[in-house]
Amino acid sequence: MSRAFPAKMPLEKPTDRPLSAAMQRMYDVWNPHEDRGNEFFSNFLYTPLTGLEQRPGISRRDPSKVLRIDGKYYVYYTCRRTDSPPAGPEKATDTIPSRDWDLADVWCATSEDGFHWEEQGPATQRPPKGEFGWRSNCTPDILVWKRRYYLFFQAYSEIIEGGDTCPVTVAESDTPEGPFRSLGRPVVEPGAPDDWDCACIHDPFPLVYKGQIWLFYKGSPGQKRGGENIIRAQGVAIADDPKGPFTKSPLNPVTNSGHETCLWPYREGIAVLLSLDGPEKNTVQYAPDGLNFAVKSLVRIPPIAPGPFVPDAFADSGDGRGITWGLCHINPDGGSPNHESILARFDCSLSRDVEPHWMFKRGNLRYDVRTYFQRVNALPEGLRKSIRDKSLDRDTIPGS
Ligand code: AAL
Repeated sequence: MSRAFPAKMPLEKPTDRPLSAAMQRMYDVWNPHEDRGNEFFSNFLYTPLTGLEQRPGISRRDPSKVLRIDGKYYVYYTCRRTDSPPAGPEKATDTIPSRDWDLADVWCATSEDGFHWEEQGPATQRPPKGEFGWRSNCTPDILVWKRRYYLFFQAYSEIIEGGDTCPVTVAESDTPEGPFRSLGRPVVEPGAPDDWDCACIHDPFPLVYKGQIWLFYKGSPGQKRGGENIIRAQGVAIADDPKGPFTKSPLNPVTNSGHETCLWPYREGIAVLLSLDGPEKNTVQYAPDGLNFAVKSLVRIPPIAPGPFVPDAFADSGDGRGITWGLCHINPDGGSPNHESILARFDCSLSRDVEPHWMFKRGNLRYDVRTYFQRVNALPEGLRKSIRDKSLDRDTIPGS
């Protein structure tokens, strides 16, 4: 009989005793110090922004990665200012949006400290009705390439329908303030009819990696999503020029989960934060080659639609340093696509250059009573009734 597992955690995987599957994983996948010893683990701490507070009729969402140019921070995001709230695809008109990101433009805001932001106005100009991208420009992200600025974004030429079908286009500028000139055509098109990304190219996220532009995106088959079709996955398209041509990786999709895109160069590879959807939701993953991602940590309350501050997004140093903060959005009513969203700041500890504060590493987080009984978590009345009516419960001790 070997002795019981020791209280003092062996730093090396023990070879002189049997190990359960879980304890094998502790050494093979994780590490003996758990989250504290895991460079890919962080809690996320949130702060409301000043200068971009919630206002009726104004929605701000899907922020880009944050840039810092000459000491000033820049962010680009979807901004919708319509008199009517979103009414769904059937009731949408030229002035009534169908979704929160319909009839929107890409706006820019700047900041001196990352907490207080000043809205600068639209960064892109939508063309007249009928032309490419006239209906909505949204969900941007930014690339700096050969000293020029390139905004990638979703361009809709029709009312946004249930499938949310759209390509991605790009607009360029000599300065981060703009004006950005739109290319007027897609740069990444949805795939062929039965491909995983046949309807939507969403959430473009460019990095410079291995000398090229790597544009990550969320693809989807639109309305065909669900059932036998792929639900949430992300891929990458690679180019030598921001205006394309972009070649999709034959390995796509390169993630099997995740709603919006959030990536950063890390060590020799790329790290990704995947939130909300899929079997590997709410994980940080790492791919040493930028393509083959493995789960590295499980996280709680990750930012939604995160736009991280990635100082070395375009450095292509082969020695990525990580992230410590960014902006994200919150859907104040718990996620309806028909409601105004707000931008917020998240802080985290996913950088190789910063000693983590214990708040970012602690486990055993408990949430107050409002969390459990808010709409998204509370058992709705109707469901409670049907659970009671057709109860499947049986006696614990049958026949007594
Ligand atoms: C977001 C993003 C894309 C979708 C919509 C607006 O969270 O995934 O931008 O199209 O929702």
